[in-house]
Amino acid sequence: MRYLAAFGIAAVFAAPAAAQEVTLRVVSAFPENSVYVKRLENWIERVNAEGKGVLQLNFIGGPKAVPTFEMGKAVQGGVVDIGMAAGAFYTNVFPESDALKLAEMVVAEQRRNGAFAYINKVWNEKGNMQYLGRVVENQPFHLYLNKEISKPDLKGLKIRITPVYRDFFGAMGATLMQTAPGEVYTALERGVVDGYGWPVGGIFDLNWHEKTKYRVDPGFYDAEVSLVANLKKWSGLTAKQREFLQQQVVNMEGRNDFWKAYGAEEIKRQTASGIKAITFDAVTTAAFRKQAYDSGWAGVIKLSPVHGPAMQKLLTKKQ
Ligand code: 173
Repeated sequence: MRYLAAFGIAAVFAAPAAAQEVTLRVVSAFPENSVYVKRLENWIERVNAEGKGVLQLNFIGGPKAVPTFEMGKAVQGGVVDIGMAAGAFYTNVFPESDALKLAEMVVAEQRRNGAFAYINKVWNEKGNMQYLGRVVENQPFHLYLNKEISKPDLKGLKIRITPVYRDFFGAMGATLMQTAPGEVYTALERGVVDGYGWPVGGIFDLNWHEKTKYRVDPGFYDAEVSLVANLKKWSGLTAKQREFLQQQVVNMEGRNDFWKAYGAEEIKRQTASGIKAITFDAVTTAAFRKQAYDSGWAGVIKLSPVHGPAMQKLLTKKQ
């Protein structure tokens, strides 16, 4: 009796605070020592400082907590509330996830031209996810190699991929091997692969530069890393909590120019560590980039005949 009375009082006092503040569990599909996670953790610190009494984020960890290619399922099923991932990591939930790499305009513009709303329609319906926003952009992908090539022909070369690069590297004749980022170093060290795809920045984070001889220029696409939330969790937040979180994501997107300077620094750092650029003549370069986009969109549209073309229209710059 006495216990129950005391419990009742405690519950009454605890209830208002619990209703106002919510804590969401966040995971990253990228390893914890990557630049993406460092920026995520800084952002979470800011969110938690400004979100007292409204919303808090609890960073659970990287692929050791939830493996890279299972993160999408974890968000879809509500095992975690928010995930930071490339769309390439959750094509097992719905194939359109990988199309955002093909966007030719920054996410701020996608919010204005209707692309963002369309993305959320697809993410809601097919992934049970709310697409919160994009935390990495202005980071073209590159092909990194340990064998020299003189033209965009990868026949006889074994290349580490994710879905990002599958259609393009496949079209150039490569033998493909998919791995999570956390397994690239070992694959290079063992000589299991002759190269890999990765954005312009970040190869030093996991020491891949030790095992890399060449970077093929130009880059292609734009590395996409985004925050996605479980839709039920998102819908269950109060309007104030949703607005707060959305504003925090928009604030982070506003700092995405960081990636331009970071990319330029990373190229210098690669040169300084002995990584040589492989370039092609102007005609071959143009054909290389065209093949990248043509094969990329063809891959998306093959798997998604309705949303694919609609996304292509919204994400491609009008000439
Ligand atoms: O693992 C990858 O190469 C990949 O798909 C990716 C996507 C976005 C950013 C960095 C890597």
